[in-house]
Amino acid sequence: MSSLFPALADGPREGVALRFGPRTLTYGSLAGAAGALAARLAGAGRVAVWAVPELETAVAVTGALLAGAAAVPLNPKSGERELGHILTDSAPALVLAPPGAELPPVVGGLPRIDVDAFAAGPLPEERAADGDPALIVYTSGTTGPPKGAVLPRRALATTLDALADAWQWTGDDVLVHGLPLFHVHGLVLGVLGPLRRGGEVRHLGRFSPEGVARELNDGATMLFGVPTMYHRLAEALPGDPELAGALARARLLVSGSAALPVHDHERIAAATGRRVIERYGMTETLMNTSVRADGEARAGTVGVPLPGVELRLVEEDGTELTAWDGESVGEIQVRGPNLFTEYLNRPDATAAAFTADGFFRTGDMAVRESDGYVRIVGRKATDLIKSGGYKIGAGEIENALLEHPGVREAAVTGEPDADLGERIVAWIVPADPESPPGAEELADHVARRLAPHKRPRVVRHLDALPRNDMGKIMKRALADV
Ligand code: MCA
Ligand code: AMP
Repeated sequence: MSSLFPALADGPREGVALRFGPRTLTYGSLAGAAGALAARLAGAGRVAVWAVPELETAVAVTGALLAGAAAVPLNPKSGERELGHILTDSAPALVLAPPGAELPPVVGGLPRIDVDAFAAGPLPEERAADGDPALIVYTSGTTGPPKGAVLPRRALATTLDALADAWQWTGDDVLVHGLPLFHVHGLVLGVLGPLRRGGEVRHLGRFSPEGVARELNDGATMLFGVPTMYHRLAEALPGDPELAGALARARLLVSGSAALPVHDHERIAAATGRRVIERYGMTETLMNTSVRADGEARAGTVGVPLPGVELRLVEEDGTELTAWDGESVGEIQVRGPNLFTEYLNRPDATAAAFTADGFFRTGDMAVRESDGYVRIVGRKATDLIKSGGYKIGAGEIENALLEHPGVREAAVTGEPDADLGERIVAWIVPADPESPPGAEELADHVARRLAPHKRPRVVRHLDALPRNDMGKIMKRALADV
């Protein structure tokens, strides 16, 4: 039973905690607002959070954690299908939202508490146990709807303290980012991280190179982003000396959620003299490895295991790779206090995810260099796509496409994309070859049901999908069609 937010009780009350555009909260005001909310949430169990990139989301999650409730962040752009699944699966007692936020009918059925970011109440004592659930974050698998990863309070505290160690991250740091607040990267690292350290986070509302430059030139010390954001910074750098100066000034530029292309890493280094450091994590494991602030930021590597994380590479037959030769490829498996406890309501999936000795199978393939640096070289599942740093399951998009009357058969793959890492490609056999559904129509169809980032960017028509003798779609053959 230890506090997740010691700075709320002990930190300088006048210090800025949260800055979302022109709206700010000091530690004193955040303690008051989150404390007032926590009092209303006593005994709530599980609460949904309408996770718009605004001050209220940070207050809502802080208040829920102070109350010992588990927060279920919702992507406000999710479609009714996806929201319906998450709400049925997680059964929250109520939803927390900013005053005036319009909620879709599928969420509107829940009791609602409008979050008052400027309320004042006493700071409660954090009574929850370290193993109690803190967050339930939905993450896509290869097939079926997303699964809710149950993250205990212990995992949050451990991962953030390990990152503080690796990055020399303190309460003096001012973090800037424009990440969404319904995933681990933006919410756990990007909001709870600064709050645990007693430092400040400035959220851009929406990522832009201009916003990054402005904040880094105005006292921000750290930047977090997905590779797509660093790609956009690299693209903007040649014509933007202000941005180059801003990035050069930062104490730490950190990338994660997907592989940062070496080309973008090198372009940023050449223009700013600064190397972006990479860390590697997952919704289920939080952070596993990182390049350390005092280590060598070698392009294409994700650094070394964080304190407390046991990491091994394992061959197909279960043999552990012991050679750090930079060549032998194995699956990354991890064990430690940073891990989730289960997939909500999915004991089958939880059991399948762990080995008999308690290691989590990440599905990521890697090598280790002679000095222990981990280099990720691929992923086991072809049916998982990383686009813009979002993990997207091919199966959920295929199911959505098949519900369109113009689609007879569908297969979804990821193709390399300079901006997004991978772009979603839909291969469809139209019900009527004479009038196949348009690409935009199919994109809207998927965006409305699931979420805009899951929409196909490219649609290709085929007469038939390539299948093996068993009738299984041969996805690898699609690239050659
Ligand atoms: C476009 N839009 C649409 C449609 N088409 N909306 C509805 N229907 C459509 N058919 C909207 C989009 O929603 C978006 O709106 C806008 O048009 C532009 O879309 P797009 O160009 O696709 O993307 P983008 O907005 O430029 O996004 C790039 C991005 C984004 C900012 C890099 O992909 C992003 O925020 N990625 C971060 C993902 C992330 O945090 N992953 C962490 C998970 P609008 O702009 O208003 O949204 S991984 C994790 O947590 C682990 C632990 C880890 O290791 O970190
Ligand atoms: P998610 O489940 O959305 O949290 O995504 C986790 C996945 O993102 C991991 O399993 C990796 O495949 C990928 N990932 C995260 N960080 C990195 C990184 N720095 N380099 C390469 N892949 C990464």
